[in-house]
Formats: sequence, structure tokens, C-alpha cells
Amino acid sequence: MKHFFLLFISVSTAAILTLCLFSCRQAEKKYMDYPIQQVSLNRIILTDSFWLPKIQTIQKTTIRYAFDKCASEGRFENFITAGKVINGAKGHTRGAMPFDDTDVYKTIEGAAYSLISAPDPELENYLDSIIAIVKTGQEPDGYLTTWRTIDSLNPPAQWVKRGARWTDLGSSHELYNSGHLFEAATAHYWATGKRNFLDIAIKNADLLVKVFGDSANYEIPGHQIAETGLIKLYQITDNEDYLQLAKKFLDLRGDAARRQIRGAYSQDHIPVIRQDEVVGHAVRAMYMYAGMTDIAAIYGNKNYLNAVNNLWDNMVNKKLYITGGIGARHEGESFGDNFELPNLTAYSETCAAIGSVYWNDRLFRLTGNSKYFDIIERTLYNALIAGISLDGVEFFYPNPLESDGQYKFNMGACARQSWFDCSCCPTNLIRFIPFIPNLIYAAQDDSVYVNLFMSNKAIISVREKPVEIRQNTNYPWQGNIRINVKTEKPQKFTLKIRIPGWAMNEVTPGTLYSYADNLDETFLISLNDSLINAKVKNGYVEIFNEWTGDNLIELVLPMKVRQVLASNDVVADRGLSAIEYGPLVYCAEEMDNITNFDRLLIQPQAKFSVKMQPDLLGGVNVIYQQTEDSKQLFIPYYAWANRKTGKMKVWIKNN
Ligand code: FUB
Ligand code: ZN
Repeated sequence: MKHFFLLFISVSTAAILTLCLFSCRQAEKKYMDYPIQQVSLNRIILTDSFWLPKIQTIQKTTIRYAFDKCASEGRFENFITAGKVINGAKGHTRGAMPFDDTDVYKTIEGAAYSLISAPDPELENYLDSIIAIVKTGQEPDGYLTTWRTIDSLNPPAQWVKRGARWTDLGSSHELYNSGHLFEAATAHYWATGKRNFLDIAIKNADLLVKVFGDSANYEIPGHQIAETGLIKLYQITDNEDYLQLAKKFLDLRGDAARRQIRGAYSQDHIPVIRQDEVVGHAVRAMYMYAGMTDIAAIYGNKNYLNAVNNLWDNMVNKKLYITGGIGARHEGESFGDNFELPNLTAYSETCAAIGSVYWNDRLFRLTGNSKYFDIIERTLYNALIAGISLDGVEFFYPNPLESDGQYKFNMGACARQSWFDCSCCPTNLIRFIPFIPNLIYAAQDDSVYVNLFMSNKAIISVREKPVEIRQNTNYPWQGNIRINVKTEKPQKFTLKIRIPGWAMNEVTPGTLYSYADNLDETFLISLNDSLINAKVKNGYVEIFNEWTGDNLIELVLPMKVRQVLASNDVVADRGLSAIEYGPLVYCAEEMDNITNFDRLLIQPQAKFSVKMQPDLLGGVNVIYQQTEDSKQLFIPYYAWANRKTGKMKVWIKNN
């Protein structure tokens, strides 16, 4: 265990990536159900100075850190104990949550993705040894939830009912455990081509099909994720039983005629196709809407499509924080009422932000509309990466937009914490962040989409011919993006370059937020030094061309400090402004504004200056506002709470 991380650190990721691009030991990924396909991680060499260090921190530090926590807190031991119990011994469960098994799965998932961008035989072997441990805890018929196998009469948490399998699906998390198992095992199979983890997942999925696929069984998961996990297994195995079970779980939700429904907390109050307001536990909701979008795509199901469209409209117009965060209430980790977006008590769970990206990416792949990437970009750069400290070993579970330096919003602390009894967020960050390069591009027939801006080199298959795309940029600190497009032989296709909503005077799709003033300056785009008079269609500049040789596209986005106002319906933000720069939301921390923090004021005609500070918080642009009597300083929201505990706010008085 010790050595592989040393090796990991010593070799440059970019160099290894060059070697492994197209080496394709990975299983070929096929997601043919969506009209638009992701361009997989194994086609991309990331060189970006903003994102690559974040991914490397996960690779070099956080994965090891989480595996160490899994070891010290009994997560591995539970699988071994379960194995002993299967063989007749007695044992007791360690840990506090019925879903502690998933921290192991999620860390394997992130490590598997990291193997694609930074191959490492020692890490891969280490994963194999953990997978062997997981296997020992699986019952002969495929059942896998260690606490129930070890001692079903003593659940790890009081709120879970004791007793036989599947007796308390509302809270037992047995099907949630299965869902994360499927997600992780499919990622591991894709990354390594190995079946060891996948076979464990398939055995478990076959058991679920046997039990829950039965036409007389109307039970469904408490916490959603089995749905998307089963669909991923279907995509690999072509076993339609998995797809049908995922759809059955969704169809039964809210169906009071056939089952005892659990209510809005679990999105189980009315049938999913009639749901049009995002309610209840926000992470559960995101995973469910992602599953519904899969069903809309795979079956071409219009009812499902209509529902996810309505749910998305409600979320972005009435329940979205400016940071992209969602889920206003601590109580029930849930969405609040429409426009209920408090700042100090905001929940905005890190996992919910991650779930929102998974959902929005699916909606994009179904429709080709960039508005979903406007939400993804806002979430990535703000609510989501705020969840992890710059050094990769401290975490936020909720992500408030204000702190008074006292209210203990973060599971009993007013600061980042090194781990939690319920460590869903740290391990979700681990599984998600190494996956980010998957989101940069997408392809459909004769079109290539450029959705996110980060330096990289990619080889994208267009009509089965390779096209090389290189991006060079210092985004989000500067708005210049150079995109090179190179083909070996002349090739006709359309390059669709996303123009972020914020660059066209739209804070978020919809009416929830607006800029205090509209900017006349807009983006500029040129092809081989000739300006293009570009119309934006569905959020993209479309460049159709017969591409020959190496071509340079230069995109210049208008980077300005902008003041944002929330809709008057958001009571919490009345009389307040937030400031943004490009995709980044800014905040003020007390330690930078010691004498005037409680009097901070953004005037309508405020003059701001922007300065790169390479030695601050890993290198950030800070924003200054000079008023008559004082200087105010703002930092990117994602970087707050990395120095010391104190007050913070995103929304600042404007009169
Ligand atoms: O219940 C499993 C996970 O734990 C949820 O997704 C999080 O919100 C946390 O409650
Ligand atoms: Zn979480």
C-alpha cells in the first residue's frame, strides 16, 4: 500500500497519459442510448493548471486518505467479519451507518478513474486486494450489505429497523449499497477491463432481479441510486432484466395503489411522471431524476421526458443557489419551498451538487442544449469543489453561503472536518473529481461539442476518424481560450463551442438571478485569425467546416466583475448583491476584511479591480473594491475556510 503512492507521485500524469492514450486496455464504453455521447477520459490528456492539480490531489492524497479511514474505521473489517459470519462465526458491525460499505465502493470508483489518467499497477493490485475483501462479505446468493449479514438484530444506527433482509427498505440502505456497488464496479470494469468487481455486482444484481423483479413484489429502494447503477450494468451486459428492474423501481414510486408510499422526503408522494416540483432529500432526488432521464433516453419515453423537464425548470427557477448548490434545509437534507434559499442555514450538500452534475449531463446528452452545462459549470466551480479543502483532506458536508463564525453547520463544526461518521460527501468527491475530464467534450454524428474550458489534448472519433483537439487556456482566471483542431485528412464536421450563459448576460437559465447591469461587451471568436460573425444556437457557436491540417480557434470571453441580484421572491437575498468573475462566485471572508466585515457594502456603481495572487489559496484572482474609507477583498467562494475559521458571506448589502 505504501509504495504505490510514491510511484504515483513520482511520475508526471501528463507524460503517462501520452503513453496510454488509445492504449485501450480499458473495456470499450458504450452508451448508445443517448443521441450525444461523452468523450471518455481515456481520450483526453489533461494539462490544465486549474483542474489537473485538483485531480492529482485526489489521486495522490485523498484516495489514500480515504482508504486509510476505511481501514481504521472498520469499513474493510466489516466485509471480513461478514465472511466469517457466513461461515458460521459470530461478529459485530463497526461504524455508524448502514451504508458504510459504500465508502469502500466509492473510493474504488475514484481510484479506477484515476487509473485511466495515471496508470499504476500497484494501485491496481491494491484495488484487487480490496475487491477480494469485498467478495468475502458477499453471501452465496449474491446478497451484500455487511451489517445485515453480520448481525441483523443490531443495526449500526438506531433509526434502522432490525430484522431480516429487505424488511426496512426505507432506511436500511440495502438497495443504496447495491446501487453504489453497481456504479463502482462498472467504472472499475471500464477502467481496467477486469471482471473481478463486476462479477460481484452482477451476482448481487441477479439477486435483486430475482427478488424485486417478481411481479408480486412492489417494494422499491429508500434512497435512489440502484436505478442508475442497474442501467450501467445493463449497458455493459445487455441484460435487459437490469433495465426493466430500474424502470420498475421508478414506475412504482409514488404508486399508492400498489404500495404503501413513503412521502415527499423520498420523492415517493405521487408517481414520478407526475412530479413537477423538486422536493425532499436532495441527493435522493438528483439520483432519481438522473435515472428518469436514462429511461427517457433509452425508451424514448415522453412522460418521463416531460417530468424531468418540469422538475428541472422548477429547480433552476426556484430552488437553486447562485453557487449551483441545491437543497436548502438541514432538516431532512432537503429542498425547501420555492424561493426558500437561506444563506447562513443553507444545506447545499456536496453530494447533491455532484448529483446535479450527473443529472444535468444526462439532460445535455439527450437534448444538446448548453443550458445544462451552464448549471454544470456553475456547480463545478463553486458549490462542488467548495466541498473539499485545497489540501484534499478536509471536507464540507453542507456548503452555506454565509457563516457567522459560530453556527456549527458542518456536522457539529463551524469549519471543515477531516471525516464524518456519515462520510458520503468525501467519498463522493473522490468518485466524482477524477471523472471530470469526461465532461469536457461530447460527440454526435458529425458534431463535436466543446462544453468546458480547460487545457487538454483529446483525440475524438468523428465518423470513426480521429480528430485531435487541443485547448490552451488560463480559465477561469482569464477568458482567452485557444482551441486547435487538427485532422489527418480533410474532414467535414461541425464544431460546437459552448458560449457560457454568463458571457451573454444570463446568470443562470431562467429568472432566478440577473446581473445588475447588462454588459455590451460580448464574446469574440475567430478561426485562423478571421473573426467569425457568430450566431449562438442552443448556447453554441457552430463552426461547420471542411477541416484540413491544424486550425486555430480563438475564443475570448468577457471577464468582468459582475454584480448579481436575486429575484425579489428570494427573501434571504433582498437588498443584497453577489459578485462573480467568469464562472466563479466570490465571497468575503472576515480575515481579509477584519475591520469592516460587518459593514461591507457593494454600491451600484462600485469599481472593482482584479489581481492574480499566485501565493494565495493555491493561486487565485482576488477582487478588490475600494470605497471612500476602506478596501474590501473578495476571494473565490470555493476556496473559503482554507485558512482559519471566521465569518464569510457571498451576498453583501447593496444599499
Ligand atoms: O443516505 C446516504 C447518504 O448519506 C445521503 O445521500 C446523504 O445525504 C447522507 O444522508
Ligand atoms: Zn453527502
